[in-house]
Amino acid sequence: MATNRTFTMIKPDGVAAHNIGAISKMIEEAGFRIVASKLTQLTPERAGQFYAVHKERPFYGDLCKYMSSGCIVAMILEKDNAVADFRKLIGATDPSKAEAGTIRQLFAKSIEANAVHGSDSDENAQIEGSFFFAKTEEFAY
Ligand code: 3AN
Repeated sequence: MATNRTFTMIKPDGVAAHNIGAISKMIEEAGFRIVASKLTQLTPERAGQFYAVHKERPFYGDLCKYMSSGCIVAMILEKDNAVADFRKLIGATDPSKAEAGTIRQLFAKSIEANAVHGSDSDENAQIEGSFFFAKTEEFAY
């Protein structure tokens, strides 16, 4: 199952710009099934836990502040080859380098406020999904 799932967040800039619908539409049209979804807001502490792997990076403090500055939508997505296909759909971290037609190229404001998160491995997809959802909150359809 893990190899068929990834985890995403629509970040505060995507939610504030009313792009939940447009981004979700692109996700579904690309063949992903949304098996869990939640609008919520991270505290700075929770954002720090989520991005703990980046603790030593110079942008860590600002990233935690930013990610807790407004609502996000957390989702678990299912599709064959989910992690790699979703990374392709969202495009490069820096939207100015993201390919045309990718979610970040279309919706991201900056390298920090870059519209969406996408897990970078099956293992992290599992860890990140569990950070927001209990197994009972996932659905099959
Ligand atoms: P990605 O989300 O594309 O996997 P990561 O994991 O390298 O990128 O970075 C996690 C998050 O940290 C990014 N989504 C972005 O919001 C932020 N970030 C990454 N690099 C920078 C940077 N150079 N300056 C500011 N924020 C950054």
